[in-house]
Parts: sequence; structure tokens; C-alpha cells
Amino acid sequence: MSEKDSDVTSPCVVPTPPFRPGDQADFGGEWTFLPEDLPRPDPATCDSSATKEHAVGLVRVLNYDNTASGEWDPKLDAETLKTGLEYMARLRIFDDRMMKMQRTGKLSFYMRSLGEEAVAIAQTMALKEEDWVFPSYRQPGAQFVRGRDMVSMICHCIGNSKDNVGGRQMPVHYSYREGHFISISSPVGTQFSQAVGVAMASAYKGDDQVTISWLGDGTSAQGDYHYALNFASVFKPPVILNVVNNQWAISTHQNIASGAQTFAARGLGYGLPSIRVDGNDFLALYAVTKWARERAASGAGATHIEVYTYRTGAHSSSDDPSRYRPGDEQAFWPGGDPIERLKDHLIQTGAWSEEEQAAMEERIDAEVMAAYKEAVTYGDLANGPFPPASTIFEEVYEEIPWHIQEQREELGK
Ligand SMILES: Cc1ncc(C[n+]2csc(CCOP(=O)(O)OP(=O)(O)O)c2C)c(N)n1
Ligand SMILES: [Mg+2]
Repeated sequence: MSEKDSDVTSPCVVPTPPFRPGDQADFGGEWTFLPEDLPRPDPATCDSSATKEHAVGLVRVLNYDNTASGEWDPKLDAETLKTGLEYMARLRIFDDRMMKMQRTGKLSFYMRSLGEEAVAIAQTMALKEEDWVFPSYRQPGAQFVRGRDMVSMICHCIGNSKDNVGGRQMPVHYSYREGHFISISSPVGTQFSQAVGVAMASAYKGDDQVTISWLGDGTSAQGDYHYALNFASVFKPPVILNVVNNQWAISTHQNIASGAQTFAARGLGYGLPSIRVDGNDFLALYAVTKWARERAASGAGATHIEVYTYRTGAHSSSDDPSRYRPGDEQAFWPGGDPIERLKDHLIQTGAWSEEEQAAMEERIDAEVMAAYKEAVTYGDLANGPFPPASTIFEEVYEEIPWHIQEQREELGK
């Protein structure tokens, strides 16, 4: 069509990433947001208008020197912080080891949480054990908080005879019923509206469970996100809805989903209190989630949170980020590393040391290796044993439809 034939006077804008391989990345230097900037409103009476500044600012507790300050400081004791640090270190070491397994052909696929370890760990620690967790694939750390055994996680990733979902799911798409950790969905985003539905059920039943869910910046461009926010806004169920803005959705930049505003600001349009939080700051994440839980438990309804972070690693074992972003982009990210920041904070308070950190990492590494060795005794990727083919037909339908039954008979299972 020639320009003359078209009614369209201005072309549609397709945002492009600000930096490509070979460019010098620039996030504007250190953030100017300070822990003292934003007040902590009363969670039970707070409405969305009281969070206008929170939706465009950034809740932080840790300063650049990793001291803690401001109204949001949750003032956690050293033991709790050390527990959080250990969970994060475990996740990073576990991820590294599983990635090596993938690269040597012992797992078919893997996804790391590198740089985002604080997200699910701090947030799940701020909840009660009975609360429902509706994760994406980037929140496996919640399982450590809920006590899942690493052998069982690895058996799932291999898909061997002890895989608790019988080989029906992709690796890292965990289910952990005992931990109230709902099956991870491959079609991204479905968990958001499911979480709102479960929270509505909790409200109707009058129990005191709260539900939390996460989806990514890219996923927030889907309808599922908006359906969930709409229901959360109308029915005010006890739910905490997080958009994890880690800057990237595989190879597309967050700007293709965000438009000109922050992700948090979107929630204001739905009348939801909306807070943007430093996703690499364990203390800030814990504090904001605790606040949202208090709000949910008081009957005041849902909270919408943007977790502002950076995906340090590749999207998955199938991805190569050097094809679409500068190789050193992470070095310019002002948010730092969540493990280093919490570790440094604890060292400054006198509760921890580099030596204790090194000893802890060594111990965890040995635990992960031992867990892997045990897991392969139940079957490895090359040799099995795997769950029997009959599991395709089991635990999927309450009553098997006739055409599936026919297929089963055809297979002789
Ligand atoms: C409905 C659907 N569309 C596309 C995909 C393929 N896919 C898997 S993850 C992903 C990117 C998601 O990015 P984001 O939401 O930012 O989450 P992140 O991986 O950064 O945590 C895409 C496109 C999918 N799994 N489901
Ligand atoms: Mg993303």
C-alpha cells in the first residue's frame, strides 16, 4: 500500500531495546530513591490513592552501603536474615549445579533464578505457611522456604521414576502440594487469575489463608493479567499480585510491555494499592509483602506490586542473551546482587562473616551434590527408569473421556 492510499498518518510505534550487543548500557547510574522517601501507610485502611508515590517511586530498605533505614525496615532478627541468606545461597548453588547437569546432557532443560533469588524467598518468608503460592518458573526458591527436599526437586527435573508429577511436566515446572505450591503453568500468566479465584474462595469460606502470585514483565502484556486485576479490584480478595520486572522477556525488552509508565502504576487504574519495590533488597521485599499480607488479612483486599529487578542470566538453557543485549549489561544495573547485599548487611551488623559465608556455601554445595547422586539412583535422563507410559492417562481426568480411553487401549496400557 502506498502512503497515499493509507489513512494512517503516523506509524505504529514498536519499542526497541535501549541497548543492543556492542552498545554501552546505561541505567542512569545509582538510583536516587532512598529508604526514607516513602512512608509505610496503615495497611488496613490504605487505598490506592495513598500509594501514588509508591507506584512510581521505589521502596528500599537497604542503602547503597547496605545499612538499613526508613519506615519500611522490617527489623528482622539476625537468625531470620541468616535463614533467608542460606535459602538464597542454596538456590544459586542448586541452579549452578543443575545448569551444569543440563550442559552435560543430564537434564533436558533448565531455568535459573540468577539475580532474582530474593524475590520468592523473601516474599514467601513474609507469608504464613498455610498461604497459597501460585508461582511462575522463576520462583522455585519458595519451595526451599516451604521445606521441599532437593532430591525430590531433582527427580522432577530429570523426570525419573520418583518425579512427583510422573513426567507430565517440563523440567522446573514444579508442583509441591505439601507446601501449598501450585503447579507451574507453561502457558505463562494463567496463575494470576487462578490465584485471584482461590483468594475469592478463601474469602467466601472465611478461612484466613492469603494467596500470592507472580508473573513477569512480558507476561503482564497478556489478558490474564488484566482479568486478574479486574477481579481483584471488584471482589477485593486476600491476594498479593506481583509483576516481576526483570527487564527482559526472553529477548524482548520490558519496554514492549510497559508503555511509558511503571508496571506498578497500572494497578492504580484498577483502584489497587500499588507498590514498586527494589527486588534485589531482601528487607524491602519482605517488608512490602508483610504489609500486603496484613492488608489482605484485615479484609482490605488485594495489593499489586512491581518487583523491580534484573535477569542476570539467560532466560533458560535454550537462550543466548549475547545475541540481543550487551554482554556486560548487568554490570550497569544499579540494584546490585541480592545475596551480596544481604550478606554485606549481616556482616556490617556483626552477625556474619566472609568465613561463615564460605563455609556455608561449601556445605550447601556438598548437599546439592549428594542430592543429585541420590536422585540419579531413581533414574537418569539417558537410561531411566522413567515413569511408565500409562501415567499419561492417569491423574489427568476424573473420568477418562472415551477417545482417550480408546487411545489407551490402542497403546495397551
Ligand atoms: C502464553 C505463552 N506465550 C508464550 C510463551 C513462551 N514464553 C515462555 S517464557 C516467555 C517470556 C516471559 O517473560 P516474562 O514474563 O518477562 O518472564 P521472565 O522469564 O522474564 O521471568 C515466553 C514468551 C509461553 N510459555 N506461554
Ligand atoms: Mg521478564
